Amino acid sequence: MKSRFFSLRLLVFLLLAPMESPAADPRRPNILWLIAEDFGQHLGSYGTREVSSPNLDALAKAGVRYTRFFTTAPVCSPSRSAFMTGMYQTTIGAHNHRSHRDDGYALPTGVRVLTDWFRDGGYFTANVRHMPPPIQWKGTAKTDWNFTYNGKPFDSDRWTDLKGHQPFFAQVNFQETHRAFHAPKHADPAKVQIPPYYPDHAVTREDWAAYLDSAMELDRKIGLVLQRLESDGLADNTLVVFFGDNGQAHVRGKQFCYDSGLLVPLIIRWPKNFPAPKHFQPGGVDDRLLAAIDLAPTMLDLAGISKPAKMQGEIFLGDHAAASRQYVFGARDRCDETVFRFRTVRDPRFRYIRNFTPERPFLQANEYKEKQYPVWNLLKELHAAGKLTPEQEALCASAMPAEELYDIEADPHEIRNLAGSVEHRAVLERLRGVLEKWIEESNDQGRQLEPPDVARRRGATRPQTNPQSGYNLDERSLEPTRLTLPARQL
Ligand SMILES: [Ca+2]
Repeated sequence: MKSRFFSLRLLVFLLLAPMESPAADPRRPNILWLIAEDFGQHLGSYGTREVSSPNLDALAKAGVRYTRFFTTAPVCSPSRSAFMTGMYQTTIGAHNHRSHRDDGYALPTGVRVLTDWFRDGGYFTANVRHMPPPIQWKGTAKTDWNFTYNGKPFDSDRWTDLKGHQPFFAQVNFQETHRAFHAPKHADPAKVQIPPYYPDHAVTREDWAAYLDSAMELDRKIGLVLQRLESDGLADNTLVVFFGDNGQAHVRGKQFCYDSGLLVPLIIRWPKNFPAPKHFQPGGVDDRLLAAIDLAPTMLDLAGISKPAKMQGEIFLGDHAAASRQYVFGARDRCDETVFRFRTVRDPRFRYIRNFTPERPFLQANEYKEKQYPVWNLLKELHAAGKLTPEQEALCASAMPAEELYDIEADPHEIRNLAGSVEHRAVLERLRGVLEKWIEESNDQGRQLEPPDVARRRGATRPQTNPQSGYNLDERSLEPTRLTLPARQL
């Protein structure tokens, strides 16, 4: 009787074992995206002084560090709408930040969120909010898409679900480098390097140091996630991808179409248990032009899932990789209540920007920037006091150039506009033509501005609705950092 009982238990165990097994899929890697907020290439491995980032530097050393990875929008919701569908936000009508939260707006036919394709391919999906003890913090589980998703876009928000559900596609979203900054102080304000278009002032230096401190806090937390990946026995089967969701949280970064708004870090570490794909050299640096919308088709392809027919992003790793890009494109449309329309194209050396709203000033009112970016107000106050350099004064002009052209090699801060330069005429015309063609071919939905009342309501199409609903970090609830400088500091 006893032996029969044990046989029965053994039989039940054997039947259940394959379903409960935490064993990895020997054919397909797990994929883990670690997504930073509002973050430029400000890590030790990218050459930033006053930042100590041992965990991400080690990840880069074991993997590949990419130097020309650009988001397609310089702000969260359009950028995230793009890289989570592999589509330009301007093509799918997700270009206004934030929009379509209350009107049932659906993605075009044939366009889906990345997790839908992964799930159809047999992957478990997660946007991790809950990390296991002793980790004390939570992921933001941010989605922030400018379209309506019916159902659950992810299967889970718990790290502990991953091990038993391989292969998985999981994200951890970090908030550290999003304002307001709240990391322990490490960077020395006296030693940080300030771009020349910001006043070299104690307020700027302290703000910049706080941003770099947030990068160090981000690195510390990523270290904890990577340790946990290791201790759970997942590291050797998991492709790790670290990147920023849009450019740096500074006045001329986020929301604007310069490198400072669109160029972000990308580090990929390949798992030991899988052969590295074509175009991936561990320990190397990759200077190819890449767009954030290229991640989606590349990840699907690495998982053995064919690139969907309509997806605009290009595969950049493995046997199905496309030829290297000649150009990357970017776009900025309404951000909250502030209407601008910029379109940009970048080749390895030059950036061209077309401004369709040149009558509006760079410092056009924006409540979010005014409240949370102290340099925004510093610029205004030093402008009034006549204490800005010409590069800084340019940000306070009453209008913006209709066209801008920068030679990034000679002018990495993009402060010498060559649009009127006779010797750069051919470059200007080439890039202008490429951009106009892209606007037509990609069916840019931003050619029509929204009705003014939608802008006044920050994207809500129905009065009394909140366009930020579904977004976890309530920026507007944060304490303002309104700056009133004592006169002697000016
Ligand atoms: Ca962001």
